[in-house]
Amino acid sequence: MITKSELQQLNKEANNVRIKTLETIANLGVGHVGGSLSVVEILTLLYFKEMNIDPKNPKMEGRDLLVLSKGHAGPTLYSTLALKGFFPLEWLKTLNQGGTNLPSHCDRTKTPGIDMTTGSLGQGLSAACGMALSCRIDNLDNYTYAIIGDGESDEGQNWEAAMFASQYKLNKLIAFTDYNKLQLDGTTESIMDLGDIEGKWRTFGWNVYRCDGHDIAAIESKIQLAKLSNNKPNMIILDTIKGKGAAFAENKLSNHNMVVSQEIADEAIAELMKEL
Ligand SMILES: Cc1ncc(C[n+]2csc(CCOP(=O)(O)OP(=O)(O)O)c2C)c(N)n1
Ligand SMILES: [Mg+2]
Repeated sequence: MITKSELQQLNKEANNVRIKTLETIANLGVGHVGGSLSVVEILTLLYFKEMNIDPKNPKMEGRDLLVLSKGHAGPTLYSTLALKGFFPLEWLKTLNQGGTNLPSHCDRTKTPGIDMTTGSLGQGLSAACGMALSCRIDNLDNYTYAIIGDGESDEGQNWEAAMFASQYKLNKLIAFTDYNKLQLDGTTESIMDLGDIEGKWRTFGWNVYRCDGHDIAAIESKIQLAKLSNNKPNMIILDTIKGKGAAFAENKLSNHNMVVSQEIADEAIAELMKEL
């Protein structure tokens, strides 16, 4: 359960993550604004409340693990990790530049706190399955989290992973679909309609939950339900808005990988600052 004051704090933190993400992308001048801003709340909740992690010991044995399979949302995960204290906030200014520890997409060999290298869509859920299974073999009691995109769900490998997780009863695997209804160059519905997305996962043998992906209290309550599972993997469908919280990008098809001038970022950040 989340207390009222905890929720206030988490919402404030999410606003900080959103601001840092915009600053980070604007500093580079271009980036995946849309897909980054739709995962702000889930990443804030995981890193600031849910996950057993230690920023001073990023490789801590038995920690909870996260695979951000939609690795193009790296700037949001980097902002979250920096605010949590995994590395200096200054690093955010080096996004995707020569010699950086923060490449455009997540790389576990470069960034403290990144548990899996991602960016080639479709592979992260399989990696998360392997991680969850190996943790069980090691008698660890931790959770493995994974975040996949709705467009990414077109990749067939996800459905192999879905069968695997169910076959091996990976109950400590909690996955999320960032269901923002947009992918690179069109709506998810027009490119590859996911149809009855809840029914699909359920048929594959998963527990399925669904909520507003920008409502931290709602997500938390679904995670708590998922944690009650003793024999099935868990999928939480997050209804989200691509580009959430930045008027220049929100729900716009052009927001996938866009040029972001300092001016438009500053305008959006000024709006977000009003909420702090
Ligand atoms: C295997 C693979 N194919 C194509 C791409 C290029 N790509 C990057 S993001 C993206 C769209 C993904 O859509 P979605 O999963 O809905 O993520 P969102 O843009 O909503 O964050 C594509 C096609 C990639 N990274 N990997
Ligand atoms: Mg999408």
